[in-house]
Amino acid sequence: MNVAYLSIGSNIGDRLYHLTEAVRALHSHDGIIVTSVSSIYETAPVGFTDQADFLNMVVCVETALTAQVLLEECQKVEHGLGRVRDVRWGPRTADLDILLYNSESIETENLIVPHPRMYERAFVLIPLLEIAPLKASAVKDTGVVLWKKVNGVNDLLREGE
Ligand code: PH2
Ligand code: MG
Ligand code: MG
Repeated sequence: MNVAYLSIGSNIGDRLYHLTEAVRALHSHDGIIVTSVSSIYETAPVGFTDQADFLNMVVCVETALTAQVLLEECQKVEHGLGRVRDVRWGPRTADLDILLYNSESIETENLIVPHPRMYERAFVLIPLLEIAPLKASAVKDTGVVLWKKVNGVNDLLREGE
């Protein structure tokens, strides 16, 4: 079984409905189980800034699908929610992006994993931190890796005793 993290965003119409329907559609697929979901964040638009605020979240899925087929399923979900591809980084009813797929590095014509801009985007990192703190920091490019987990002040102060 493969583990993938997906970012979901919406800034048109009933944004909450679009996020929940996207999760429902993923979860109802035979080859996909949504195993955890972040909170929902309202986020200022990044890139093309003259558009409405987004709702964003990150979900973790277990899937039998390859990354490529998972991408196609994400695109079907976007399409089912009325996504029309027009302006790059422009308004969208639902945008589902693969952030991570296992620990793989993938580069094909239509898919790059880890998502090339995920570490610059607070609307991805903050929800990802909530459900997978290690994933949000441990993968390349941030320059930050978990070095030691500290379970409270007493745990830390016992260090060096
Ligand atoms: N998605 C983009 C471009 N800009 N900004 C926010 N806040 N949230 C998004 O999901 C988003 C964005 C391209 O997919
Ligand atoms: Mg996107
Ligand atoms: Mg996208």
